Amino acid sequence: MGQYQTTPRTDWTREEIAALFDLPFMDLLYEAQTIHRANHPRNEVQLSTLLSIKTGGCAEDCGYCSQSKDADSGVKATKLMDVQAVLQSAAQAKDHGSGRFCMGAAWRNPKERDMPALIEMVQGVRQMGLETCMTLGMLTEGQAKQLADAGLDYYNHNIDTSPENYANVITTRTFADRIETLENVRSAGINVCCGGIVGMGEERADRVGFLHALASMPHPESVPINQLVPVKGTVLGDMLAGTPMAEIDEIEFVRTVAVARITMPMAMVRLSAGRESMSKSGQALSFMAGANSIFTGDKLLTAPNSGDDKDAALLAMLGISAMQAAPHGHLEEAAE
Ligand code: SAM
Ligand code: DTB
Ligand code: SF4
Repeated sequence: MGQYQTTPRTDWTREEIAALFDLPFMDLLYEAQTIHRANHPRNEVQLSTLLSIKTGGCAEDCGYCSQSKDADSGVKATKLMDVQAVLQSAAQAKDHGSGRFCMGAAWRNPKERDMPALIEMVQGVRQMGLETCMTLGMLTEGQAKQLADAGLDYYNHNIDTSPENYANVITTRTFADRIETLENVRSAGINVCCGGIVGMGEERADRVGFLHALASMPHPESVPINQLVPVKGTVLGDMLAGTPMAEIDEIEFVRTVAVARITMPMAMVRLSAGRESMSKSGQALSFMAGANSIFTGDKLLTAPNSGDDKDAALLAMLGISAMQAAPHGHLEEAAE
């Protein structure tokens, strides 16, 4: 250490990443913020809004998810939304100051018959001057190409946890399946948004392995760090309820954000699910640690989110403003 590394490295060892986690907290934050400032505009966060375009009834068994068919969470399954309704919702997000609109579907993968509507959604949202993001499960090479041609800016597909812990969380698709989709997305020229969840009762070693896996691939342009939103009726929500592991310590969460920032200096690090239950100071420390994007609005996909008023107040209190155009997006290209 001592030397600030700003050229993205993909040869991090687990030992190096574990050593970053072990640093005295202030040293870790200082290092992360220094790297952040060398690579990103300071005091700015990118704002995205989520919409669940197809909710519930998902064939996968992700242990954290309220939308799995195996979950008894009370989430009602819906069909894919109409294109016009999606565009209306995107217009509202734009009015509320969001720069990116992320459409999520509770699918193992999209069917061919869904592709025309998905393509219209991407084209329509893009025409409004918003960046587009989708998360639809696994994609074939051909589907990734079709979405890229429609103008999709980002695709979210998470590895979720370390390769070793993966099978404890999901059994219906493998870690390797996820990597294959990520490769299809990247080869199609779509920006990759890939991260995972902490607070699932995993060990520190799993958080090390999770960030090691991400930092060893071509770095995602965006890295969401979700904190488990424990939902009653899901495997993990029920398993952790009432145990000391039910919530990750805020300091350990901030450490995870800082290590993501240091190991992937150019990526946008997204403070994602779980912000609703974080304190203002926990969020402020996460920004200090290099988080520079958030989801706005009062709902994620099915879970509650902080809401615009609370967020506006927090950002104002911290002197943080909304990023006008995120790097990698088409809006920035258009401005060049
Ligand atoms: N079905 C698609 C898929 O799994 O790729 C897209 C939607 S899925 C809800 C997107 C991501 O949200 C998951 O990969 C997971 O990381 C995160 N997520 C889902 N439920 C969560 C929860 N209860 N708490 C925190 N993160 C969650
Ligand atoms: C991601 O990593 N976090 C967002 C986004 N990708 C799609 C979703 C979080 C979902 C939280 C649980 C819910 O709303 O059901
Ligand atoms: Fe389905 Fe995605 Fe939920 Fe897994 S995370 S159950 S794939 S909606």
